[in-house]
Amino acid sequence: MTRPTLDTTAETETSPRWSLRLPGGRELALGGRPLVLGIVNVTPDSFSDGGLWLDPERAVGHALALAGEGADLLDLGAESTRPAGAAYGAGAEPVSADEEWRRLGPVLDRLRPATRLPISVDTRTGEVARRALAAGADLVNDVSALADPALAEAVAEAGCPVVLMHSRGTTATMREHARYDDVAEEVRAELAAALARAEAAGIDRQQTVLDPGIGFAKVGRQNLELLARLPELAELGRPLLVGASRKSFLGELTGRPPAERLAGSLAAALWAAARGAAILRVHDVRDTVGALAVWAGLEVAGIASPSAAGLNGAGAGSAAAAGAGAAGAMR
Ligand code: HH2
Repeated sequence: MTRPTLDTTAETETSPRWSLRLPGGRELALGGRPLVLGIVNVTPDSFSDGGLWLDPERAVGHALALAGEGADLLDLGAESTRPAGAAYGAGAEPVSADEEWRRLGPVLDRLRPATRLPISVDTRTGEVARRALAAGADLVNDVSALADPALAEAVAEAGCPVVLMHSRGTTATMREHARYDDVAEEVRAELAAALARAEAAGIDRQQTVLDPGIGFAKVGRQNLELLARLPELAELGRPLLVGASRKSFLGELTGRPPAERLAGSLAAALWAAARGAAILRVHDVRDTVGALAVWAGLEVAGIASPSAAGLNGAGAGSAAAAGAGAAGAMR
């Protein structure tokens, strides 16, 4: 890759809205250009890349490749959460804490000294979270939003950030739970309850990130509606993580299998970015970083250019207001 010659990075670095405290005294600023969280699945059965990175050397190589492609953070997971249902047949089998750690531990041990990027560990299990934090992980990504009280305890003790993702039921039953009168309203209420659970367990609210859980106890249009109504979830006041990469609603819209969902994943990532997502969890880091660079450049042009306001029919007098709107979308 050659170095970009039109670099708007400095102009898009708006002041961050949130700052997460990482172990070791580092800070993670969120709320400017969305950060890219690169997925490393150390699993035999993940829905899009199961088995590719199960070998520790290959997993570390993949993680470092994602770092080289511009990932801001890395997410290590050793248990697939593939739901049961039409798209993927039987759901992923739950994995014991011992097996999860047997997969994750060797990767973390090798990766930690090899990169300065923050490492998140994607686990629902307190014991695995505790061991991962002791081995140098920086944050915990919990797709069950603290179903295991031991995980809440481990996070509270470490004082590290935690991602609280919305879901219902288990991989085997989540499809049956995908019943909502108003999906955005109910997800928002259940995320608010997760925040309350976190605080009751001694986790600092300022260390939380919320996630609508795209594809988790949601089917088809429910995912679209959640993405369309992200700003309503943002009203909870915490940064949002969005994980739409390669998911089955993209296949339903495009007719493509997981390996061919890059275009759909990029469209969803940019949509979420424009609606305030602070972190994008993706498999395809290089292409997401490239798409975000173009999107951010366009945002800057929209803010800076008076002609953009003119084109909107807004007139010179409302250029500032048009800019404010675009700046709002930037964060
Ligand atoms: N999605 C998956 C796993 N972890 N974590 C968060 N916070 N948000 C998500 O949307 C999310 C997640 C599922 O994707 P993947 O890891 O690729 O698949 P699998 O669970 O089959 O390993």
